Amino acid sequence: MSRLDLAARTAALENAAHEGDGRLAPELLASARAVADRARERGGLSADHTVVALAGATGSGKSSVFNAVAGADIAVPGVRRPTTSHALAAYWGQGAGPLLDWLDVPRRHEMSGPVPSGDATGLVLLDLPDHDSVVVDHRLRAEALVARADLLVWVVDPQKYADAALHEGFLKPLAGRADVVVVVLNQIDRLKAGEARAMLTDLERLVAADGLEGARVLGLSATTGQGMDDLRALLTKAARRREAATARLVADERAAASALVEACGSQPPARAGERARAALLQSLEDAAGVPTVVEAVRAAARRDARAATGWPLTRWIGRLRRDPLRRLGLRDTERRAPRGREDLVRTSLPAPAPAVRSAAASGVRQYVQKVTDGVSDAWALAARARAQRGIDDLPDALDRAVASTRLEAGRRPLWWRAVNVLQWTLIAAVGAGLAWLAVLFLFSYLRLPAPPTPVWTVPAPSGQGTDVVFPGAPPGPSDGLGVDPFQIPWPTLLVLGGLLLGVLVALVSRVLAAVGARRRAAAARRRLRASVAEVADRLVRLPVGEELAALGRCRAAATIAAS
Ligand SMILES: Nc1nc2c(ncn2[C@@H]2O[C@H](COP(=O)(O)OP(=O)(O)OP(=O)(O)O)[C@@H](O)[C@H]2O)c(=O)[nH]1
Ligand SMILES: [Mg+2]
Repeated sequence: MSRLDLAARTAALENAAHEGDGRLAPELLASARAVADRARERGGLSADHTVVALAGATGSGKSSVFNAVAGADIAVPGVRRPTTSHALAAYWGQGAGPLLDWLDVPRRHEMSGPVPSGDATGLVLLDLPDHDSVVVDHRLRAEALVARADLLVWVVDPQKYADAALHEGFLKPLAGRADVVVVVLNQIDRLKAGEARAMLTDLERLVAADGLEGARVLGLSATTGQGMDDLRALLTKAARRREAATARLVADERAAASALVEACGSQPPARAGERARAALLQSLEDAAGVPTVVEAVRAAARRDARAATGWPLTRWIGRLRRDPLRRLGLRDTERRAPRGREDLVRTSLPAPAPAVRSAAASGVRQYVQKVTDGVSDAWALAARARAQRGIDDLPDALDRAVASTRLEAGRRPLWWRAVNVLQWTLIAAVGAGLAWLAVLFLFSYLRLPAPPTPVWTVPAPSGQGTDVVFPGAPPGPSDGLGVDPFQIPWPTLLVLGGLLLGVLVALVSRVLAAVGARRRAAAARRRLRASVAEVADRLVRLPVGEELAALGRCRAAATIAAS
């Protein structure tokens, strides 16, 4: 007897069948539910009665054994086969009515005497039609009662005890339920003692091969009464323990639950999901056009930086080139949707090429394959079906994810503004220098004395010990000759210096802009990855995960019911 009580086992089996819905074979689930229903129904009926069914091929002697056990000629054994077409019940003890109704046996005989052997109170003995009958109705009636009886007594005769119809059709499906199956070799009065022993040994072997090792096998003669005491004792024991009903149901539930456990397959390795996720994300990022967008962010950031920090007089050239981010419809300014309708925002990314699309689909399929490794085909199929729904929604969801990801920096970097101010200051210096030179030119043109123009003396090269060379200063040590200090008038200095510095600052800014653009692209990639991961989780990982979780629950419940 198992430690788990029948009610808990029934609940576990029902639970497993519920989790397996839509995932495992319908016939398997139906038979598990039928067993659970039977357990509930039988559990609500007389616990005092043990239902013993006599089943077997026609002519094996079921009706004869029935009469012998009852001690009365209730059933009519016949010479013409098959004889018994409707089940017949003999019952001992009060309150068997509802149970017989549930069994659907209208022909019933209340027995007044003591229960066949001794002190047990309730027993329902059923004489069934032949199980392998040529008459279909007989077979169906017999099968229904074989399913509902608490204890099954298979009556076989010396001619047909090894029949495939019995072993393949009836005993093998009862595998694992040895404690509720008794196999009786009837008509042993027709055999010599040695023959009977050999036949019983052979029958034991066959029964064990059917998966019923440990099932009791008895030799019997309904005619002479040989072995009848053993059978009666066995029935009494079963009835007295009042456990046959529970034992039968437990055995049936165990078998149904084991079939579910097997159908579930093994649990996939715990870390398989994490390993498969990276590959899935990679394929979805490609499908979503993340590399294209990241490159556009980089190019756009560089373009913006140049527009802000380039040499003011040539900045416009950069603007002639199209804004790569705008081309994809991904400029923040372009992505404003009416309030609450952010779902309307789309990118202008080219629709993923069929190749990329199918790469994403195969990425999803590979993911499912990896995470369902070892899972039964039926369940893997269910997971794949869930993922397939995700695949259909992926292109749109990915596009939306990209469209809603922040790609640009919130505000313009400070150094852009600083450089901009510097650049315009330098341009202003150039302008001032030019104006000054123009005034000087005018003076000279009009032959007027030139106004005093300050000059800037180029500092001596460092290492010479002096920064400023005055006229008439001692000659430098390098060549021993007097070196005229180089003097530049301020207006010229303003023009040339302004131009030179402006270009220099623009060049340095270019380098900084490239570095900044790379950083921004990296940040955008991180955010895009997070968005794609969210889509992958929502459309693929969670649904597939739910399937696997259901598998885990189904398996766990079935394992409990099978324990
Ligand atoms: N010698 C001998 N004959 C038996 C024994 N049991 C039954 N018979 C005979 O075998 C024949 C068939 O017996 P039944 O009891 O009608 O067999 P059944 O299994 O009920 O047959 P169906 O109702 O057709 O399924 C009858 O003629 C019985 O007299 C036995 O132990 N020894
Ligand atoms: Mg009969």
